[in-house]
Amino acid sequence: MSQTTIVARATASGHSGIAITRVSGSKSLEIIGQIFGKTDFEPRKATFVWWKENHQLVDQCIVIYFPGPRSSTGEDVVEIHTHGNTILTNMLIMKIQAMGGSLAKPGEFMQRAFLNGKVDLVQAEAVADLIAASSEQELKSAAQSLSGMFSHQVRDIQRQLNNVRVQIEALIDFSDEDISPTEQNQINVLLADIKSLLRKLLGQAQKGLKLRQGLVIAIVGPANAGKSSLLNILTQEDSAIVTDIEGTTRDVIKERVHFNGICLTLLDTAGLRSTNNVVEKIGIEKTKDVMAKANHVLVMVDGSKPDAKFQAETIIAENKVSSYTIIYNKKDLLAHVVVDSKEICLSTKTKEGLNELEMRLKQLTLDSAPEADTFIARARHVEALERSILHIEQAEKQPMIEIQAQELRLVQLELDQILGTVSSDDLLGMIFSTFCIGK
Ligand SMILES: Nc1nc2c(ncn2[C@@H]2O[C@H](COP(=O)(O)OP(=O)(O)OP(=O)(O)O)[C@@H](O)[C@H]2O)c(=O)[nH]1
Ligand SMILES: [Mg+2]
Repeated sequence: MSQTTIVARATASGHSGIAITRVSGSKSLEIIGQIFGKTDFEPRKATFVWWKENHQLVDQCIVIYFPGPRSSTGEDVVEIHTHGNTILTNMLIMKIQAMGGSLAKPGEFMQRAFLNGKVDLVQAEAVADLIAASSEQELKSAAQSLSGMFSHQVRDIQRQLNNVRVQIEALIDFSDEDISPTEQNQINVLLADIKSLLRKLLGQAQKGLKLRQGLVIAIVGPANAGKSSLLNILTQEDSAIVTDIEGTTRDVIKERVHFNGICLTLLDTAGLRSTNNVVEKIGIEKTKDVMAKANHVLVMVDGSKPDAKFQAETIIAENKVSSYTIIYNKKDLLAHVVVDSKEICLSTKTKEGLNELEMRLKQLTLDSAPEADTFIARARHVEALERSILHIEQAEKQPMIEIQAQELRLVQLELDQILGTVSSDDLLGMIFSTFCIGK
């Protein structure tokens, strides 16, 4: 159990109906007793109390006492529900600090829950992802991870891995001779099973990671093609400046929109053209960078220009863009003949042809839409699973059983790190410091 008793506001600051302040640690009840003049709170039941200072009423509160270990952090936890005013909650927090409580660091409640075995690392991360979710799909998938769906699958694989490791270690310990082809065959069958489970899990984790990151769609093209006009239409806001001056947009403008419950990050970029302007040059470099990183690129050209198709194809070829849609804009001036399913002709001015683009964006979100069993995942999970598969493959190729055993130990370590069973303090610090305060 931790030495310090920590306190933080659990709800967002500002004005609201109620605000919840949370205290966790061995001194929780004692501190609350001093504020409210009683400690006989019935566990997990809401109790109405008056908060008074020098016999003067400060607020009416609800106190809920969760004795450890049956609490969110595993320690004694007290929740104090006050009315939602930051001045009020700050007064309460300062009072608790004066009585020996310390202000919680970001993620400290969750870190304690993890250290006390209330959640594994995947579940702790899922809580942060649930709070930060910006789409319904992301929320649902974070809840799946929180429910333990991801962790259970990792544990299942660990069990199977342990099985093989036990068999291999026994062969190392008890056999003076080389292992027989039959024994090696049996091990290979088991390794193949584990590999296919890891691959399936990796596929799910990759989907979960994509969901967490959202789809990034870049709008690129020559100057004055109408890129910023398109961004403004898609976001239904005046996000970017539109003028008839070439090179209006210099920086990358980032906006988020939702399609089918999936978050799309739209990036408007500096128009591609040769220029001596230093600022614009930097902007164009950024455009190229964005093009390389985006999930999909909308290559927009002025369709009324005779070389529109050539311009678009040059951008695609020079930047090796693989996932793209060519947009011939300014259809009101000259309708472009569209032959390819990867081409759309529209006008941001008259909005003609915009439906087609919206359908294309919806299709993109459908292609990456999570299935019912998608759980949220992070890059570190995906990387650990990828490394696990590589170690299994190394083990499969290895004629020496001792080295096979070593590779499988490394797989075990990777899976342990996903769940946080073995984790360096650095990794834990890095993960929990990204949480918000009060979590
Ligand atoms: N006729 C016509 N004009 C358009 C259309 N879309 C944009 N424009 C005009 O084209 C000019 C350039 O539009 P922007 O949206 O600023 O173009 P951009 O691609 O962002 O330009 P840069 O930021 O300079 O690269 C403006 O004068 C717009 O009003 C369209 O569909 N039809
Ligand atoms: Mg622009």
